[in-house]
Amino acid sequence: MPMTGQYEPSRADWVAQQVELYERTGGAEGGTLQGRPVVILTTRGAKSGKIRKTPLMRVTDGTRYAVVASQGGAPTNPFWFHNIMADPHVSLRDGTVVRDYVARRVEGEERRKWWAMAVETWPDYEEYRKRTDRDIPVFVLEPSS
Ligand code: F42
Repeated sequence: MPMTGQYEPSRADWVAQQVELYERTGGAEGGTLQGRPVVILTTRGAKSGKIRKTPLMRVTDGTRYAVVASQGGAPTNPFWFHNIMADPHVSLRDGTVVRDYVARRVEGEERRKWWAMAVETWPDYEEYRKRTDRDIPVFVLEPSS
């Protein structure tokens, strides 16, 4: 069931612009960061209830995706983290494909597995980890039945 509601672009212009470019070109433009693939996560605003869209690195096992709330190693979690915690029903655009998922925060061995996959995709995640005392949340997105 696709997420419905009013899309509220990020106040961060570069985020809003990348989302617009990605969606308009199906990821042909705005679909990479330093040559690594990017996806667009859609969440429901925890406070606004509006549709929010966030570019994130693409981490996948082919069926499921992981999203890493690194925010560059900032001391605080990103807003989209709070959105998922309030409502785990999300959608994710990978290129031209948009699907619905249920996000599940992972810990322990499962987190270690996905973290290793994430670092393989985007090695800077390790730098972000060293920059903060925050335990960087990792969510696995399971396809909605
Ligand atoms: N960020 C990551 O954390 N992980 C990544 O893997 C990642 C990859 C990536 C690749 C390309 C790129 O261009 C950016 C990338 N980023 C990555 C940065 C990411 O796109 C976000 O900018 C960053 O994670 C911060 O997320 P954020 O949700 O805090 O976004 C800010 C900039 C934002 O959009 N704020 C909105 C605004 O208008 O100011 C509000 C967003 C929102 O959801 N508001 C909630 C609501 O209710 O509407 C309120 C939530 C609350 O609890 O207050």
